[in-house]
Amino acid sequence: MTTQIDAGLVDEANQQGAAHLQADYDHLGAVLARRGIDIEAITEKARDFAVAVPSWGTGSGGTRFARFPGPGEPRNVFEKLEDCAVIQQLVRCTPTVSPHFPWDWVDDFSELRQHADALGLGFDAVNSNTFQDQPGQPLSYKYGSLSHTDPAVRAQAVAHNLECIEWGQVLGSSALTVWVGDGSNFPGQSHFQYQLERYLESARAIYDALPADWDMFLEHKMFEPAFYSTVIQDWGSSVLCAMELGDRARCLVDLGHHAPNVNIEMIVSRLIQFHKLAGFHFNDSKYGDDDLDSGSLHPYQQFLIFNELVDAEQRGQAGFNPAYMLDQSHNVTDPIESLMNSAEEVQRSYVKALLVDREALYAHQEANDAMLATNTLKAAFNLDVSPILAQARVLEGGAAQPIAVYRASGYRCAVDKQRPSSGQSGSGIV
Ligand code: AFD
Ligand code: MN
Ligand code: MN
Repeated sequence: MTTQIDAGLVDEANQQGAAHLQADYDHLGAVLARRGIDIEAITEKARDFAVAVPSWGTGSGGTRFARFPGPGEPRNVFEKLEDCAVIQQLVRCTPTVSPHFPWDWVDDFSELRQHADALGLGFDAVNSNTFQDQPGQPLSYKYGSLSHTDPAVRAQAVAHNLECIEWGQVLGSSALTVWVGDGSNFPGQSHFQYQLERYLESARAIYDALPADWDMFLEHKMFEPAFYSTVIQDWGSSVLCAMELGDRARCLVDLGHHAPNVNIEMIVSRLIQFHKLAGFHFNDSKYGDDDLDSGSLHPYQQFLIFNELVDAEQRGQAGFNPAYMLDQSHNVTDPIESLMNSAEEVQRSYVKALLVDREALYAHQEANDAMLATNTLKAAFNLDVSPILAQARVLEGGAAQPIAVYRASGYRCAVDKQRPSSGQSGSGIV
């Protein structure tokens, strides 16, 4: 397997920090032992944790106002995969990539799969794109795609989704994520019910064409690009459509796609209860679909979401198998650094949620002891689990300090020379 960063550099950095890491790990092990927790068992769980990287996250993002490309941006999906391989080499919890079509379209998908294989990467859910027009496309999505009033536009959008499935099959993926920008900008512009009926008819055509081992993930989003109403605007609309379509249609929760202050962890619990949780697009936000780095603003919320996930895992909830993906836009940071940091922050939330004393929590809930119940969660959240995360990475062959090693490697500078700008990178969120 090709490694992007000199393995010797990783080993050297790990060795330099080994004594301190061991001391921190041993100390944390003693603290956890007092709580009846075996640190080795937690580290094993951390080693098994995985979150997919979005191919589009490897380029600089942008806003409606501007995009400021960074040096050495990947110009095509092959280069995006190379950057994803750097991330995986150093953090060891991002073994798969979620592609977006047609941004990542190639004329030979088996070649793409081989390229990924050689880099030690696989593919996660494929994403369709009917929220923007592509060069040469016969019909426009200006007024919607799967829910458009014109059946010919709907047919075009359905056909694109079916192609995404075909391409995804060659890549070894087994899920299609559908997010549509369809909605309306003015009261009265669209008939809510007719529009949703049209969406459902199109979604049904896609669902019925799913290969036997495939799932369809419906991603809701409150607003943007439509600013008055959005067809799949919230988890309510999403779950209604998923129920209408069938067992293999489930809801994808993007953390930035809710109204401010919405209790996302409770939505997650509801979806788990009714076997409708597809998975996540992790990111963080202050105002809306900000796509900031995971855990950068609301690490406690992210922990509370994982508290629900770990609860379901430990209760052995039937059919519980959520897909974890990042979906971020990096406007001012190096995307590789942001994705590494975010993967670690998501893994951190998972590990902290594993530390919750669940028997004590259930007992406090039964006794209506709000104070001790909430403090039971805080007792897990307030522990610094960094030594477990670093140890898990080192044991998996990654870097204890991924960003430090990445910076020392000079990778960004090297690719800046190898990748002269073509003026159309295709990475970053539009
Ligand atoms: C959107 C959604 C969705 C989509 C992406 C495209 O989060 O995941 O694929 O951004 O830019 O807001
Ligand atoms: Mn998303
Ligand atoms: Mn989003």
